[in-house]
Amino acid sequence: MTYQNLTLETRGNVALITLNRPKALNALSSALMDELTDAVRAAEADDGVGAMVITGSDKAFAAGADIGELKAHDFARAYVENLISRNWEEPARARKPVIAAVAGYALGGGCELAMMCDFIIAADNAKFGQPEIRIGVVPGAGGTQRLTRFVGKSKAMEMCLTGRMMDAGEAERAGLASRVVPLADLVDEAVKTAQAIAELSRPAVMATKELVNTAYETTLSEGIRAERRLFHAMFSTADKDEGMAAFLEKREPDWKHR
Ligand code: DAK
Repeated sequence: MTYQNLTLETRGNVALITLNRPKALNALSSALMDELTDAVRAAEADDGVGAMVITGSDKAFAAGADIGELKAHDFARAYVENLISRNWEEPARARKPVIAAVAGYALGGGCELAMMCDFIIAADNAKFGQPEIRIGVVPGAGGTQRLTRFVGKSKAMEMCLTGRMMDAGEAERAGLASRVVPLADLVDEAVKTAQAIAELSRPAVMATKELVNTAYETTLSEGIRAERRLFHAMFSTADKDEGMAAFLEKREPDWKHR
């Protein structure tokens, strides 16, 4: 696929996806989301890629779903075309880790896209918000559900009901961003973090991601059971033997990703 609204490049074993629709502050049009779906699938299928970073520009990660496109929908069209579900959720389906590197505005669908990633590294100018209420709708790509899980009911309720924005410091304190870095360092820092993850044993990385996500989908006892099963399963991997031997022999492990 030729991309018009984003770029996809590989840096070492990291796929870096940069949303690139600057005139509309990376508003998430259907064409952009088709391209993002394709780019995430390409990175998933590439054996040389161990992790992904999704970023935007210094001014906007993404200022939401494209309001011009949304306005043209009525119920029947949104339902029949499977609006949102059709082409928005690939980052949440990816099995390889995905980091959102957020600078500037992450509003509405932009905030929801960042929350579909495994964690968010925020630039010091980042602003997060769910302003859909101000245009007469509700968040439609997981905002009411994921934001509540990240920051708790009180703050999520206030943000969704008022549409106010949260700055980077508040986002970090509330647990929405894992950390805040200077804007100039954002992409390098996110790629460096992704690279460090990509260099680890891939089965262990993918199982860890699956298990942390399980914590959001099930009861504690079911989650612990899932963790115990995958922990036991790790004892069948070559990387478990290599990782433990390397530790005992005081050397770096040579991961086989098996
Ligand atoms: N969509 C389309 N264009 C957008 C846009 C957006 N979300 N955000 C910005 N733009 C465009 C502006 O129209 C403007 O275009 P020109 O006038 O230059 O042609 C250009 O980007 C620059 O924007 P501004 O001139 O407004 O820039 P400022 O720096 O003054 O302001 C801003 C930046 C981010 C504060 C402001 O642009 C803004 O408030 N943008 C809208 C933010 C927003 O409301 N986002 C949430 C969108 S709604 C649903 C499913 C999902 C959703 C809804 C329904 N259903 C299933 C029914 C989800 C919705 C959303 O995400």
